[in-house]
Amino acid sequence: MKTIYSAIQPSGIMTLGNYIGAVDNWHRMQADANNKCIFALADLHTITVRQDPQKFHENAMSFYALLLALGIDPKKSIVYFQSHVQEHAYLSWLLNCYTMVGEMNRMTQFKDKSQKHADNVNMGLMDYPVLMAADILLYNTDEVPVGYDQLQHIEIARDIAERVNGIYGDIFTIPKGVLTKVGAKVMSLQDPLSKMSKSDPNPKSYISVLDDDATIMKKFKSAVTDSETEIRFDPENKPGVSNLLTILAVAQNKSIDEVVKDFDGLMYGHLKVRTGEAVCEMLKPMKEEYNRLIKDEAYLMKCAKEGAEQAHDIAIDTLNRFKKAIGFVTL
Ligand code: ATP
Ligand code: LTN
Repeated sequence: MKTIYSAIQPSGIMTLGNYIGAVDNWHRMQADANNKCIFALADLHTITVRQDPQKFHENAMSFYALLLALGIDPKKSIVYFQSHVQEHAYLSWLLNCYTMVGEMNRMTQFKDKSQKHADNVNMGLMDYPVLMAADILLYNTDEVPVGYDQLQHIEIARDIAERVNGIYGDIFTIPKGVLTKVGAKVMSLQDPLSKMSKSDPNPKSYISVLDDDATIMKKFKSAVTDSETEIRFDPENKPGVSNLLTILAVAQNKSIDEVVKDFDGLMYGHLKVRTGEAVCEMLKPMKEEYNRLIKDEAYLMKCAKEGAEQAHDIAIDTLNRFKKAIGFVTL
């Protein structure tokens, strides 16, 4: 059995980028009987950026319901809130003592977010990758499916794990990051050179998986392309068109080549409309399921509680193994 671990922050809304780059891949991995899958809502990570308490609470419940609605099945996978399993924060402290300040200073996301939130460059923002390493290492994880932007954090988790193993022997499994084949970096609809991001101040730049059909169509129709007319896949020279082709390929479950062939002799307007329609179609069953689940708080909390218990059972073993190796006195 292979252990698969991933997480998503319940901040703001879930974008099409999150879905295509991350959650859709989780869903595929869950379908493989050789995988043991563990998925978390990384709510401890979310407070590295200041959150309104009520909104944060609502978002967390909404994201949990979304994961289930998107097909993450609590009967097949462990699905839980990071903050419900104390071992994450505990291991994070221990790993801090095996992580260098210089390593954290170099992290691209830390540099970006320190600029974006210059009034609140807190220790948590810097320590974010160590908490993420703790998440992954607690579960003896083999593979971590993520979008392209998270690979650097997986690398540092590997470095920390190797450092600890070098001192104490085989404590941690060394994890590997895995990208989805198509769509590891879905780009902004307004600026196709930067990634689609839920924290983008311009809502036209992203699709929320809960946007209604009319909004989705409007956003795709106003997507930025280029001044040519030819529809071909060329992310370097035609980032906007290539991004639409990527999204369409995922939504129709086709290869990019197949999708490009369908547009022989057609124009950008057709591409935008078809991509919009395909995305509406792809998201429709999920939205219906979400609207049902979000009203059933008792069921969501039951799943979350069971998930946390299952996660805890694995996490506590890893934590105790490491503590013993360090030399802590145990009761
Ligand atoms: P933020 O806007 O705050 O940076 P985000 O939209 O990047 O947030 P995260 O919670 O940081 O969302 O990421 C959740 C998962 O989605 C990660 O695995 C990440 O790699 C993936 N992901 C995020 N944005 C994209 C994107 N545009 N394309 C593909 N994958 C993405
Ligand atoms: N930082 C990640 C979310 C995350 C994560 C993890 C992903 C927190 N812990 C462990 C994979 C494994 C992000 O997607 N922004």
